[in-house]
Amino acid sequence: MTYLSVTDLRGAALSRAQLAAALPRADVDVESAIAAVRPVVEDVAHRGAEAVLEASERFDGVRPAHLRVPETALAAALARLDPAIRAALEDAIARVRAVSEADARPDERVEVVPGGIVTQRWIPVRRVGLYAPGGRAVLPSSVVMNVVPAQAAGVEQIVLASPPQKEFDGLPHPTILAACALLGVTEVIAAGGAQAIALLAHGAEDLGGGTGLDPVDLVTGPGNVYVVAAKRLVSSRVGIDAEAGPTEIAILADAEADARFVAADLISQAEHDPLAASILVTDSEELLGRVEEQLAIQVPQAEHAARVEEALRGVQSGAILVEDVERGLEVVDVYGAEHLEIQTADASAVAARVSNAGAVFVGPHSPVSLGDYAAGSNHVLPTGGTSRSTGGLGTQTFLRGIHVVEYDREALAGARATATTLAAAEGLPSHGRAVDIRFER
Ligand code: HSO
Ligand code: ZN
Repeated sequence: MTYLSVTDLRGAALSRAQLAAALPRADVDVESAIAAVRPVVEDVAHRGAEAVLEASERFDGVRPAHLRVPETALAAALARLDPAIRAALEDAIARVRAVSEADARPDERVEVVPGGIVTQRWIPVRRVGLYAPGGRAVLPSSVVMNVVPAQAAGVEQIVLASPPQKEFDGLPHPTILAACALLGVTEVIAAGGAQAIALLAHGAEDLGGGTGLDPVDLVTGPGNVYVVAAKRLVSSRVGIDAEAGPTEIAILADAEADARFVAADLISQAEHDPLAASILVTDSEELLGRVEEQLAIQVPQAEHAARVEEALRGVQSGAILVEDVERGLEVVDVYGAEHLEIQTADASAVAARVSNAGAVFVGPHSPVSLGDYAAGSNHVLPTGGTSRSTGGLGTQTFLRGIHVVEYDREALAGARATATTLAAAEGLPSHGRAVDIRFER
């Protein structure tokens, strides 16, 4: 039995909206999750640390001794980290840092007219809360992907929250702690889920041990649907990053693609989650056949075969047949995948024409899992089609552009008529007056 259900779009004349509806994509029900987490978020807002601890007992099955992880625990975790993992994390950090630092923007001073200056200043967010999930998603690489751009932006204060783990005496997972220590993040909170997001957003007067927690200005980081729901709930108080739903890979491939690679890449992201989406868009039925043969070999060999199989057979995954690469490009653009691989002839030229994707992986030697760890690109990317309106996490996420306006008298005189005319047209003459008064004795 094949893994990918096939949608044959060959010869179908569909509008963009019809095409979007024809493509496989699961609805993530954030609304019911919001109803479920609202009481938790409100409880934390009112009762602070005690509410967080009670929620941890209920949802994580453990009540941490301290919400604030002692710095000695961070150092201990780093000391015990497998040296090979440490070296790999250090290499990943260096690569992501190189790209993140290049993403930082210098201030831009524009002399609009002589004596009339507008400077665009880029100012880092002061205090940022990063969430690192636990459970099946203990991913130290995601700590790297959140912390490094924040540091490159110049964020002063980074606080990281991650769920307390029963098997580690109520501390977050040791690999997460070690990654924090490597990155120089010292403010770490043992809290997970909605209660962690609420704590970051609202702060707490007393975390236990007499110290409080200041609320953050921005919360970023991946999480399950409850974390996403909690982020939406606190988004009127603090900034949040783009919503991360289950991971997605779309591969645009033609007859020249290597089916072994295509299958391995579809499996790699399916490994995350039974709800992960793996999509193959191709103009070659023959390639699809070869990919299915490869899936039949590779899926049963996968360590997480059951999860992979569920994801590949899920309604959110599948193969889309199109008449040519041109039409394939239209399909992947409408889909707006979190990760898009181009495995076609002349892949760079095809990739240059993509506009909707979280990140694009070009040619046979740029698998998504390279980007997950070691390309230097960021792996926190928009899912669910949100790449149509937003980009992935990066240095810019942690910067705010501020226009600083500085005109002298002469330059103001030159803009006077424009301002007063528009003020009058808008029925706001006091706006105009504030300009005119500067030219009256
Ligand atoms: N593919 C995930 C990120 C990740 N993969 C972390 C492995 N570790 C979402 O882009
Ligand atoms: Zn991944």
